[in-house]
Formats: sequence, C-alpha cells, structure tokens
Amino acid sequence: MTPQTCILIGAPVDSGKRRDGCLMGPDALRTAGLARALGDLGHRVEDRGNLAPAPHAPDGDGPLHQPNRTIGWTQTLGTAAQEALPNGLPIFLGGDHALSLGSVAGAAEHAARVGRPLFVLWLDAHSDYHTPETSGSGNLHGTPLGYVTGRAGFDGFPPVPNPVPQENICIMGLRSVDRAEREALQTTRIRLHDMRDIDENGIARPLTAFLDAVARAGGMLHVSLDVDFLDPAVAPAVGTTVPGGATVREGHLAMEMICDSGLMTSLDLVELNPFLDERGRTAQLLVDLAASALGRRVFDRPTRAFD
Ligand code: HAR
Ligand code: MN
Ligand code: MN
Ligand code: MN
Repeated sequence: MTPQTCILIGAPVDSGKRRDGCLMGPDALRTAGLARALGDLGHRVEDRGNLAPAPHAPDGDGPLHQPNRTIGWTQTLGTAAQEALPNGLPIFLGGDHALSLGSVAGAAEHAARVGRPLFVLWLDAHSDYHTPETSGSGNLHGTPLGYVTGRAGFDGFPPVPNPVPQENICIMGLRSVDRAEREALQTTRIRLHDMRDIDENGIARPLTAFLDAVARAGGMLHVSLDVDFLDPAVAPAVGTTVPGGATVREGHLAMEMICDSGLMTSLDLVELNPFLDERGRTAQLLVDLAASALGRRVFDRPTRAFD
C-alpha cells in the first residue's frame, strides 16, 4: 500500500468502566512493537506520546462512573483527532472504549470540514449504543456510538455538531447487547452483524458490502477495534470477555480487506487491559492486526499457482 504517516496517539483512558488497567494499554502496544511493525511496512511513524484529559470537575459517587473525567478525555481526544487527521492516519492506542467518544467525534468534525462523509466500522462484542440515561451499568465505554450518532442525554459533554449518520455505521461481532440497546438499535439504520451472521455468511461478505458503500460515497473510514471482538481464548486481555468471538483469521481477514480497500483514515485499538494479559499475547495480536490493516501480507494477491 502507499506509505502513510501513522500518528500514534496514546489514550490511557480508564474512566469508561470500573475495572482498572486499560491505562497501561498504550504502553503495552508500544512494548509489543507497534511502531516497529508499521515502520517495517514502509510507513512513517510519529508517536505523540500519552495524552491527558482536559481539566474537568471532580467526579463524585453518582450512578455514572467518572462522567467528568470522561468529558475531559472527550475534549482532549476530539481535538487530537482533528489535529492529526490533516497530517496522517491517527491510531488511537487505548485505553478503554470511552476514548471513541472523542476520536470518532473529532473524525466527524474533520470529515465535515473537508466535505466528505464519515463512516464507522465498529468491531465489538457489544453495540456501545447506550446513553448515560439508558445505561444500566453507568459505564460510559458502553456509550460512544450513542454519542457520535447524536442521541440525547449527554449533558455536559462537548456538543456533536456533525453526528455520524446511522446508515454510515456498521457493527460486527455482536453477541452481548442489552435489552434497551436492542430496542433502540432495531429502529436504526445501523448495519448490525452478530456472530451468528458471521458464522453463516463469513466476515468477507458483509464487510465487502459496507466497504463498497464507503467507496461509493467517497467516504472517510474510522475503524474501532475492541479487543472483545475477538474470542477470549485468543485475546484474554479484556475486562468484558464474551465467549464465541471472532477468530484470529477472521480478525486478520477483516484487516486485510480494510487495507485492500484503501479507505481507512483513522483507527482505534481499544479495551486492552494488560493486567489481564498472558505474556503479552493480546497486545501482540493487536499489533499484528494493525499491521494487517496497514499492509502486512504473506503474498501480494493474486497468487493462483495453478492458473
Ligand atoms: N452494554 C453493557 C453496558 O453498557 C456492556 C458494555 C461493555 N462495553 C464494552 N465495550 N466492553 O464494548 O454496561
Ligand atoms: Mn475505571
Ligand atoms: Mn466497545
Ligand atoms: Mn466490547
């Protein structure tokens, strides 16, 4: 693929849920060799270090977990996305999935400024479509898609002047969706692919359909990869394991197809909790998946030995 400038943005966000550990995610991804892997593929890699949340009010003990800190992070990361996108392909090193309130909202602002539609591919066991009002857990990592699509109830958060249209979003890997989310999602135009769908049709078919839609619209594509998209047997370093996830090859195939499409303009690697990892294997897998998304191949296709 054409060499890119990959801009690594450390987002040690740990405010999106109660179990701590995601704050170590960015450094685990660095330790697993992300910059080297991308550099070996011919890309220029610029590491902007770990960011911090914008100044925010202290958090109390309400039903929502750390809303003010998450607001601070949303400001910081929205700005960081807008500053990085004109200069390269930002890769947000999470950090829990609450970071995507900022990364996706910032990407949407940038897309509006350059006059292109933003599309979002959400690879996740969960649909993360709650609002602070519908969330039963009070964990804001379950809300980024609600926020960026412009759902009501995000009082105190930065406004979202350019919400991502529902039909521009595709969620793949679903197998844990709360009742309130299911009811809300069923009336949306978000493309929903649960694991049964992937079992029956594979990942290539629905992904091709979505990537074709992005290409037809001349869109920018933000990919948000939650560790729990993958099966916990191969990616144990996540607080919210759900059995029955994507295989290593399904993950790589998705990334290879994204790479071939040439459409990806920003990427989140989220929910890695190194405290729960086994000898770094989940961090390593995320680095390998990112490498696939940015051009690592066994062979250049087509390789049809018997043609
Ligand atoms: N839907 C549940 C909740 O809102 C679980 C959300 C878990 N989210 C993540 N990210 N782990 O996908 O609490
Ligand atoms: Mn926490
Ligand atoms: Mn998620
Ligand atoms: Mn998840």
